[in-house]
Amino acid sequence: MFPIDETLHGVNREPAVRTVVHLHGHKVLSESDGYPEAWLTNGFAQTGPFFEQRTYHYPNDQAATQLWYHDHALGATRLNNYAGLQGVYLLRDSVEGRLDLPDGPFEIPLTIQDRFFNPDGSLLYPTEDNGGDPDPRVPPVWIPEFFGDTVLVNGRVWPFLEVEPRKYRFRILNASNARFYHLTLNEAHPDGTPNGRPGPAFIQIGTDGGFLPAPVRLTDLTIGVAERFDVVIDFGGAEGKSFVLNNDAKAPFPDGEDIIPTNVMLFKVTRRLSGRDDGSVPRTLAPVPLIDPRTSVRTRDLVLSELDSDPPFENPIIALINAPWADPVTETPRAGSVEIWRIINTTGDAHPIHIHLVQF
Ligand SMILES: [Cu+2]
Repeated sequence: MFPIDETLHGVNREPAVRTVVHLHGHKVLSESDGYPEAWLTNGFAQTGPFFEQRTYHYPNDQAATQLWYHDHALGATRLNNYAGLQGVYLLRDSVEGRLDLPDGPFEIPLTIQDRFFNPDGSLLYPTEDNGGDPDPRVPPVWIPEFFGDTVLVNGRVWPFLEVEPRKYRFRILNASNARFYHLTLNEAHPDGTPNGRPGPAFIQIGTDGGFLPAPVRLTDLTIGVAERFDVVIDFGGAEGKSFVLNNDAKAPFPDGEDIIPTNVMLFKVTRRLSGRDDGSVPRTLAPVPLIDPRTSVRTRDLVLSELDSDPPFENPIIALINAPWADPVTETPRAGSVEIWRIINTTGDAHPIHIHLVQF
């Protein structure tokens, strides 16, 4: 289906189609975490060297939030996710249940991804053009950062959503391989062209880890790869209008020169109000316990670095966080202790990192 690079770490002699599921952001034991070398093939015919168990246990005992699950197989994650192996995973709790938020048909997940297509509509995953780089360590096929020219929401290209003139809750996920989005909502002509007037605000109520203490009113969102935004948008009083969700983030973020697809999706306020929508977004949402940095017992520097081939090519060869992949564990914090971790990115581009068990 897609080009395989046999030279990548984890690919050599392994079956081309292999997968393992990672529930991103969940509080889970390591044997259910989808370790990249715990992959399996269809029917468990073959398994990776770190495969432990067929059944995963998800305790679901953390604050209400939007997680997502995706393939995590070493050397194949970018292709498996591109093929569609991911989904939204919503956690609920009693705190959320007490908040008067749009729900049912008025709560909608929006998963944003970018893609290339072949003329027949099938997915295109390009191969690397390394510019004639003579360095034998440069992978010949792999694309270090994929950027497509077309945006999909929930698997559809440039879709529209017909809405009622009322509040909606959108659970936004950036499930793209590498693209950041800088999103604005603009009033538009019916064909999606902005007419120069701003759309309604994004009222952010939650992040990756769950609810904010209080809602925040925003006119734009910068959303990194794998990041989630929980927002309310009020289309009240906008009967007959259309609003386009636009993107203008550079790729690679924040100042690269790759292609920028500007259209994400369109909202058309064409449905009649099916019920009352009075009441506003709650002024307080959920208590967020903050850790006092003065109780920290240690500061750790974790350095993200990249080894590139010589100029003028400068193709990436390897990426590291403090140590090579197969080295022993280097960071062993004590359970219950407070530490400050400084994640230092020495590479040219923004690089999202998420940490399990700790929410921020
Ligand atoms: Cu994760």
